Amino acid sequence: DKLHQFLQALPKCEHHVHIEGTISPELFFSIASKNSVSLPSDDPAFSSPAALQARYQNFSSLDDFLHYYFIGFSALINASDFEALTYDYLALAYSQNVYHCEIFFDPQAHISRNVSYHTVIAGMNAAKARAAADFPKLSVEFIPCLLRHLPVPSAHELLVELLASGHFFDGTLVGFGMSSTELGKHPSVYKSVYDAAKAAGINNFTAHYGEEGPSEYVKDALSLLSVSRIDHGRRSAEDADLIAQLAESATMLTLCPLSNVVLKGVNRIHDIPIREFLDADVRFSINSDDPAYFGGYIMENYCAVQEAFGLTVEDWEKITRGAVAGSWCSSERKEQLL
Ligand code: ES4
Ligand code: ZN
Repeated sequence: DKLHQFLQALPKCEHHVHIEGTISPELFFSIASKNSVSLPSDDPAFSSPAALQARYQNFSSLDDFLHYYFIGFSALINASDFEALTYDYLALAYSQNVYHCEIFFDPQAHISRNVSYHTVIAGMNAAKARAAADFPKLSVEFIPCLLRHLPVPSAHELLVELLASGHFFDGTLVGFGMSSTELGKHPSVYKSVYDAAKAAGINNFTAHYGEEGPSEYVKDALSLLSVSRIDHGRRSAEDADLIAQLAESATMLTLCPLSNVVLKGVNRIHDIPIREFLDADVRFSINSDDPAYFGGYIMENYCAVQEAFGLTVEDWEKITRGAVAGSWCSSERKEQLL
């Protein structure tokens, strides 16, 4: 109908997509086969792409999902694998009128299986170069994410390697993030890493919080890690003072509605406090997170939100303006995106 056309035509910014979360079961099986990577033999979910797809319908929690998510990494070996994965995602996002996207990736989980950071970023950069030629209205940025299920020294080691690449200062990497397991990983655990990153001159910081964890984690991430956005941040709504602080500081939440339902953070989209955030002027964007695992890309997330909340054109214009303003791109680029 008309509103669907309106949502499709909206110029979109995607701030929360993990490139490794865009590998479909079919692509996982085909790349694994090409690279002679063996699949887990003790889990019937890996008997076929269809069985794996069916397993994705039954995640019980973030950590249950993360188990499958990291097995998905095992197929990815060569720069050309990362190039294909990234280019396919960009083509799909562009078909949904994503004009600016900031893509997360997890270097530690590649380095630990002897796929170097340089292999990963070379493939992603090759895709970005092809996208610049093929998708003229699209801008693309990359954000490495620390993995919280790994020990803190591993995070410091990664930071040292990333800084040595010079990529935070030549436009290759636009910011610094943190994801994976949340419960038990209070922001204080990573303060030393964020402090070191700040001291080295990195400017843009984010972190996954308030997905499974309480609003205190969000509040403490703002004060201890000086993040300018929060990935998910859904549970911020449980604290009225925090809502006011997020609005006042123009901190952007990168919400991922379908992800929250599939990972059982909420029972249904309507339980995500989108109306509260809109009414309190909390800036947020709507994103796909791990689209191959959660049943939809950015447009499916926009549509699910529209179905649950019946937003007005004015609401969507507010969301769109906030997403542009919260993007990590130049003010000139923001002007173009509006
Ligand atoms: C993630 Cl949904 C989610 N939460 C935390 N970390 C992640 N990494 C990839 N997807
Ligand atoms: Zn995420």
